[in-house]
Amino acid sequence: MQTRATRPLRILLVKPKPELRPIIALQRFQLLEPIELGYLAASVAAVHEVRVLDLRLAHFPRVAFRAALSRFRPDLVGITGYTHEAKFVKRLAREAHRVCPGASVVVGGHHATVAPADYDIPEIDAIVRGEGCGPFRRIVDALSLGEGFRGLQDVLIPGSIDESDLAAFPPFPDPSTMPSPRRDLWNPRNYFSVWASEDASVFQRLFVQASMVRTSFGCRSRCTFCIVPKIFSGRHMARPAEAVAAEIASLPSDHVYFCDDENFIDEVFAHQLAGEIEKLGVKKRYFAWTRATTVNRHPDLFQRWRALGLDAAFLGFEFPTDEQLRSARKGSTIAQNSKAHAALRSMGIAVHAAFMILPEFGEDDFERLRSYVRAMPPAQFSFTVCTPSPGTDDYEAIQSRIWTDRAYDLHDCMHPLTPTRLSLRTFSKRYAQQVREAGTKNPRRAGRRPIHPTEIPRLVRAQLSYESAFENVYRDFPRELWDVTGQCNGSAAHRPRH
Ligand code: B12
Repeated sequence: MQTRATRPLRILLVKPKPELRPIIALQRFQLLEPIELGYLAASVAAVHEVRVLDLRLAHFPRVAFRAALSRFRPDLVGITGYTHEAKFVKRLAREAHRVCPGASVVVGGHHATVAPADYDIPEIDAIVRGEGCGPFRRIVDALSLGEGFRGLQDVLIPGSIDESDLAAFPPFPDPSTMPSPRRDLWNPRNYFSVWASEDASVFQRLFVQASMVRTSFGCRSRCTFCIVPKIFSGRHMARPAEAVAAEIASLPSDHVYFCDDENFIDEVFAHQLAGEIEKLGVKKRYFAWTRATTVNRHPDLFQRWRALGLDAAFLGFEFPTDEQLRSARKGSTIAQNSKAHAALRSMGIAVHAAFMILPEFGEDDFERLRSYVRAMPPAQFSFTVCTPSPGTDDYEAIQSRIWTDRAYDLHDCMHPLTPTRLSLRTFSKRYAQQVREAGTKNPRRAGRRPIHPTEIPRLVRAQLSYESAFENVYRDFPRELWDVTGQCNGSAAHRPRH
């Protein structure tokens, strides 16, 4: 029997540039590697030539995209995207078909996972939901053999998507079968994060080059607003600790931003990983996401990681009252949150405290949050607006109340998708005020640790742009909504979130 030859392909992997002001402002503080594209690139056979185009780095993304298409003439264009980027993903797909009519376009990422039907357009040739390495490899293999994509496992074909395709999320593969991401496809110096530390030395760098590492996938919590438990069926799956430690040892950066959903929820694995890192004698600084309840359960684990270089941890505080935490099914209390905060600080680990603002917030709710934050010990803070993810039951529940026809475009968890109690303009003002005030509580500022003079202009620009982005959130809605009050009279205590 004759076997067909594999044709080497030119593959262009693209990360879109978002346009929403808060996201652009956020990227002044933190721009992390396009790690999802590194995973996809690592999954295909070495005969293919892969390039990564991160349009977040381009001043004129459309021009940069067109130029890359014309110069590289890809056979396959793969585009990733969050929900708020879906509009740009579709625009890029159209452009790819126009400039390179012979190229196939495949999309994946979070929006493709949760709302694949939104990508059911003729300019897209295939949609991948969930983990992409396996399906992407199958797509590349098929194309290089001159075959179509129909019938490939976990690959949807626009024009013929039916209900049964959308019924369940594809099962997540065994993480040990996933490759290590290819980081040689981008310049590591382009990626950075503002770095929180409790005991920063004088002039210690605030903005540092950072690499992202994923040690595990999924989360065991069952928060109803969050898509993660659905995608991973409530499971937490860790990669082999040895492989993760080896990947960390090989990183070009000294700072590691873990992009797990919860790094320490499986304490056995977290200890194992610490052991492997210790064995290799790796000296790096770490930032990780965790929960107050995990900190309180395993302080010894955090002591160990502190010794390894854990500088800061993200904790979802979410709300200033027990009643709100209970209704959000957060699984922790105000007392537990404070205890975890104090415990981490006593170990020298800075806390990134994340809070949520509800569209239903009135002046009293904003004031309660402000006084609570004011009374807290130093921390780095962030505030998002409660926005259930498409694909969750909570999102279904708010569907009828969504007051904008741009729900996907504005899904950055910083725009209220349902009516606000205060006028939108006042809501944005209070939001910005909260962000501004909380900025003064940063451990560096609170501890009067001088920042390197060369970083001051960058920090001031970033902070001003961040505050102004929140102040102007209302401008992304139709003008007639800006000054109307009382569109929502609901209680601030009932919407579930982290
Ligand atoms: C780390 C992280 C971040 C990092 C940034 C990551 C980055 N590279 O820029 C930070 C903290 C900055 C961040 C910010 C935000 N994030 Co975030 N983040 C995450 C987190 C925890 C992990 C994402 C990750 O890196 N995963 C590792 C990679 C390897 O996996 P992956 O992205 O899923 O990619 C795989 C598949 O999706 C697929 N795939 C991906 N792309 C493609 C493309 C093709 C062609 C194919 C075939 C396959 C494919 O294959 C990949 C390899 O396995 C997820 C939660 C989660 N569990 O996914 C939330 C998550 C992605 N974030 C989310 C949100 C909402 C945000 C923010 C808007 C929140 C905010 N207000 O700050 C911003 C937006 C930032 C932006 N630039 O747009 C939501 C997205 C929801 C949605 N429907 O879009 C998630 C799912 C959280 C949640 N629980 O809802 N985030």
